[in-house]
Amino acid sequence: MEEKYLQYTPQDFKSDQEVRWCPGCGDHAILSAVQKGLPEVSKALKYNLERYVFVSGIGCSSRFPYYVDTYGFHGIHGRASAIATGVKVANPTLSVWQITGDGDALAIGGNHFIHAVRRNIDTNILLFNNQIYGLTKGQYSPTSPLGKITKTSPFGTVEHPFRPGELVIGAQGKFFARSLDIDVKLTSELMVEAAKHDGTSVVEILQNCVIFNDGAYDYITDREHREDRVIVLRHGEKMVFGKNRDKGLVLSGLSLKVVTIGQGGFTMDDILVHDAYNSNPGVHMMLANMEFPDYPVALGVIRNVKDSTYDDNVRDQVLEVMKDAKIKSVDDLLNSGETWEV
Ligand SMILES: Cc1ncc(C[n+]2csc(CCOP(=O)(O)OP(=O)(O)O)c2C)c(N)n1
Ligand code: SF4
Repeated sequence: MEEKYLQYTPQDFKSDQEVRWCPGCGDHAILSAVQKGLPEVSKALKYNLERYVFVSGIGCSSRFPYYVDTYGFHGIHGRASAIATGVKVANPTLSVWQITGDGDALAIGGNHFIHAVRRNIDTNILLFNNQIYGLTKGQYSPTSPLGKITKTSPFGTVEHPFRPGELVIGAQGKFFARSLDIDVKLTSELMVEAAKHDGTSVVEILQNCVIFNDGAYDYITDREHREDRVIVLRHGEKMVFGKNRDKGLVLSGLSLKVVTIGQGGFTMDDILVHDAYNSNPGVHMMLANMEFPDYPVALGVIRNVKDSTYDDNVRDQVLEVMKDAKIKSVDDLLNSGETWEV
């Protein structure tokens, strides 16, 4: 029977729980983006509210499942990917959303995270990257920049951070996108793209922890500089940015280079067109790794490539094996050998 699809508003996804993040925390804006995005996801995919499951680990960000009125699972630290995998494989009709922080996903959960991405399980991971451990009060995380002074690095960290996009693409990830907490519209838009993608989609959301790492992204969020320091990539469109839309990206040798259109002999024709669907990860990796001040920070869908998914492959294999198997159900199994009454 075809599922009857209802139309939703953001209000339908608000729970009755008191939101307990610090006032001013970027998580509030992300929650609002998700509540606005879910009706759009429902419209695009004809999903009813009962199909959504939010799974999290531990951290401030991981409180998320309480605040959306869907099924949810507040898991254990670093294990959200394991739980989300089980939920999706057991019931492939569900729309599974994993909410995780940079500590939860990339420190204690790093192993689970890379394998979920490599397996290409059809789940959506929203990675709230505030470059710090918020819940435990300000220790450095695997995404804290080199030299960052925190409670656990009083003289500055001495290690190079993970770049989540590089990690995802390096783990053979097929979908990677990036947004800013304050850009509610873009985050909602990326949620729809992530939901439409078959396979693991990772959306990194740069999030301000107002208490323990305030201003970490001011250099790209402040109104005055934002347009000159970020580029919003859209498949099929020229890689142009800047307040005056006069800056663009070209390929120079084997690297990307920022040029000003109309200067140095560069015209609009020289500017690269974004191809998110290209299976070759080379340009996607360079785009994901762009850092200010040499480059603008890339937002939008950076990589979106089709491939088979773990959950589909598991289902197909089970069906194939069942064709010739004598045992087709648990009941068959229980009655397959010697049985006796006690
Ligand atoms: C097994 C285990 N180890 C450590 C902790 C302590 N702990 C809780 S949350 C957290 C880090 C959370 O940081 P992040 O994932 O960046 O989330 P945020 O709080 O910043 O949103 C740590 C180390 C724990 N709860 N369980
Ligand atoms: S500690 Fe930081 S991340 Fe946690 S709720 Fe407060 S502002 Fe948000």
